[in-house]
Amino acid sequence: MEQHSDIKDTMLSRADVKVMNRSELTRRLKGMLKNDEAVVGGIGHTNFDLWAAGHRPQNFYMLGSMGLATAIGLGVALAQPQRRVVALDGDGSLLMQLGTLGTVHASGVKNLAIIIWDNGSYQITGSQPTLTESGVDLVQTARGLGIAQSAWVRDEDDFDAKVARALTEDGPWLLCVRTDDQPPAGVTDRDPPQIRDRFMRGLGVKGEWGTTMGADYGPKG
Ligand SMILES: Cc1ncc(C[n+]2csc(CCOP(=O)(O)OP(=O)(O)O)c2C)c(N)n1
Ligand SMILES: [Mg+2]
Repeated sequence: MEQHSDIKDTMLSRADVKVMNRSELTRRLKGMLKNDEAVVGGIGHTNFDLWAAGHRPQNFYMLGSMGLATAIGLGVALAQPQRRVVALDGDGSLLMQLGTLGTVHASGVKNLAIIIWDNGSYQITGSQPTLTESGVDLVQTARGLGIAQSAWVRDEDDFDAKVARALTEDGPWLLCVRTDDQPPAGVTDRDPPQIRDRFMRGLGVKGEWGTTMGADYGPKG
């Protein structure tokens, strides 16, 4: 992206950007993954759409905990610095775990991109409004917590351009996207041990089925 559009982007606010569709953008994101990037989907609709976009072995689906996609993504990024990691979280989830962004900053991690789907609500539990509807700007918040490369996404083309940078240039990145209230495109298979297991194999830290490498990951002592 050209320098002048970066400067304009720092002046964008939530009110300036297009409201887009999370399912469609999740499919766009998947289409841009070329290098076995790890993708961690946050609770609820965020990971449902990730699942519906087409399962990959490098995907992890957070089923029960709000705001942990970014924390899990940070752990993966620090453990595997050669791999690009994308964490997807909802606005309500991020608001519940804001301190994680400060930890991301302090860690010095470079290979992490955080995408926030800001629909202004806790959609999955009945669309109660979140604080973003009252004017809390998550991009400004993230900058205050040290994520300098934080930006609102203007439209679909801008999503493609910013994700392309976040997948190749040093981060950490935080891209905030306004999303509509449409339901997700599917529902993740609810099988936490299998989700964990497939992810570990997808990241190459557990052997193929039928090998004994996995014995290292059982309970110790
Ligand atoms: C600590 C905690 N509080 C409440 C819930 C119930 N809960 C699950 S998802 C969710 C809403 C998540 O909101 P957001 O991240 O904005 O995603 P959206 O539903 O809008 O896609 C809530 C309140 C929970 N799982 N954990
Ligand atoms: Mg939300």
